[in-house]
Amino acid sequence: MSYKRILTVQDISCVGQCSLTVALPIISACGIECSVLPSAVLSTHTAGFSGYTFRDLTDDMPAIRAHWQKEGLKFDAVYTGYLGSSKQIDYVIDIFNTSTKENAVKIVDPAMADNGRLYPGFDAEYVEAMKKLCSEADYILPNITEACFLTGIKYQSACDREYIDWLLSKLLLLGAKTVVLTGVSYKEGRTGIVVATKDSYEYYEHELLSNSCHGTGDIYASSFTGALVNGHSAYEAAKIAGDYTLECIKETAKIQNHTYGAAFEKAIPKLIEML
Ligand code: PXL
Repeated sequence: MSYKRILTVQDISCVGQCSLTVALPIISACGIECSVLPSAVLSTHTAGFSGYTFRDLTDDMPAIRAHWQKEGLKFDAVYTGYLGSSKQIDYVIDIFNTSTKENAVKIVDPAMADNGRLYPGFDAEYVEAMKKLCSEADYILPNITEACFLTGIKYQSACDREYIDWLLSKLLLLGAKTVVLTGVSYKEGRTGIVVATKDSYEYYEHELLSNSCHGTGDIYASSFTGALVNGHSAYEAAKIAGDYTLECIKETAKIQNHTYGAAFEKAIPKLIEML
């Protein structure tokens, strides 16, 4: 069996289960070595906290990349999440081009928005830079809000097949080969994930839970990446990640006063079983 090493580029939120504190353990649980490039260090994530610290690591990136190049280090896959600045996106594109093996998989979670709004600190310039990163990707994993910002289509919380097809066609025009669109709900009490290419549309529907948790987008993208790099098809990986994320939300609901993210640890055995 071939040995695979993934690089993930996203922030470290010291408190708050999201980004690197989620991606590293989940990808490791998938049996894959996970190298990290922290995009920024924050005292907490930005949802529901105020006064958090934010150390932007953009200026460290060129030297880190140059060292990897000197050492001949190249990755089998690169998965990006929450990034620290628009300028950083150019450095990440450089890493896509210079620090990857031939046929390396590039997975972009444009983690920048939810529920119709951009996260604090992101603006139109960042959205433009993210479009460029998406054009370089093999897989992009937006939620509906991110899809709207990337395409300029007006956000609506209720969707039908026509609206989703419109989003998908404009997302594919950005240049990514496969779109994995999350949070697609066509029926009350149900939601799901669409996996689409220029020639295909597949939908995995599952239950919509009444409780939601912060950081589930990162759980989803990390387990999708782990499953894909383990050899599952994009649809299988999307399904495994969807089922795992549901388990994490269910585990979280069992814990009284669990705040700042989802209890993804308790569901790790289920993820391993599904792989
Ligand atoms: O889960 C996405 C995410 C990652 N990193 C930071 C965040 C968020 C979402 O709010 O604030 C710092």
